[in-house]
Amino acid sequence: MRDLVKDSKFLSLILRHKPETIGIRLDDSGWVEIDNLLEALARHKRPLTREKLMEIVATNDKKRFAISADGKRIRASQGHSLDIALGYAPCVPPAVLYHGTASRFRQSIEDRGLLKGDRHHVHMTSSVDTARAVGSRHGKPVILSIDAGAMHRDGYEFFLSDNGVWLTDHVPASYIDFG
Ligand code: HQG
Repeated sequence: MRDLVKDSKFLSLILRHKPETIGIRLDDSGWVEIDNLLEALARHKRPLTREKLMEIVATNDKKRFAISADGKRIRASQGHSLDIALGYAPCVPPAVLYHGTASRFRQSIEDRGLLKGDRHHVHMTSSVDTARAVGSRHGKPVILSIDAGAMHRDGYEFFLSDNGVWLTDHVPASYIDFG
């Protein structure tokens, strides 16, 4: 199981951030042919069988990877730093969304709102538990409540990734309840 996690983390690196590590390119929407991916992984001494790849996709705790409808291509559902267009349609968010962060970022977020940093979007969740887990990755967790309903009414766009992560461009501090 630990191997699967290791391979899954490497796949996240390839499919979100650095496909050049194994000499491949993603298309404009982040997809790559599974055949090409497996070949490139083997060439770079990270061989993976098709079965193992499918097991990673199926068992991944956050369903980070998606297979195309024809079964031939794979991409990460969110979390990219590469300049790709995921093509999610804007949709109506729940009234409240949560963002987990670390206490040391709080002052800066109060000053500047939530910024997307290296990623394409600010990431939010409808689950307080998920927000707490994400915040814990960075330090002492702080859970911010975001008035997504008001943002949406004010014209901000929201997107829902294939694996259930809510995305938006920027969250001004005025929409954030710091608790
Ligand atoms: C913080 C996981 C200072 C922000 C999760 C976060 C997520 C600010 C950090 C996905 C700030 C960026 C993304 C400001 C934001 N001043 N700090 N103005 N605005 N920050 O990792 O949201 O496991 O890029 O609060 O489930 O933590 O990768 O973003 O602490 O969906 O699939 O800057 O990663 O998914 O950190 O996590 P990240 P994130 P995966």
